[in-house]
Amino acid sequence: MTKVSLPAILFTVAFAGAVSAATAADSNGDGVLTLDEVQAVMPDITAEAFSAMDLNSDGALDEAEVQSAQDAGLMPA
Ligand SMILES: [Ca+2]
Ligand SMILES: [Ca+2]
Repeated sequence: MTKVSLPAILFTVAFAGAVSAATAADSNGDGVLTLDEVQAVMPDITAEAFSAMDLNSDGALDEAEVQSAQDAGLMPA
């Protein structure tokens, strides 16, 4: 078990593994996560942390960037 916040755990449990917290964070369903979408689910993630995860600096996290962030422990899976 990786170290994640209680809300993140509850969120993950609520979706029973069908979708990850990151996927569920995509509130407009466009396949990428903006800073607002990330912070709505994971308020601990700062703009600075988001920028570090946004590898191509386009202002959104795509699936590969989310996976990299999760692999690096920057975002709960
Ligand atoms: Ca989105
Ligand atoms: Ca990006």
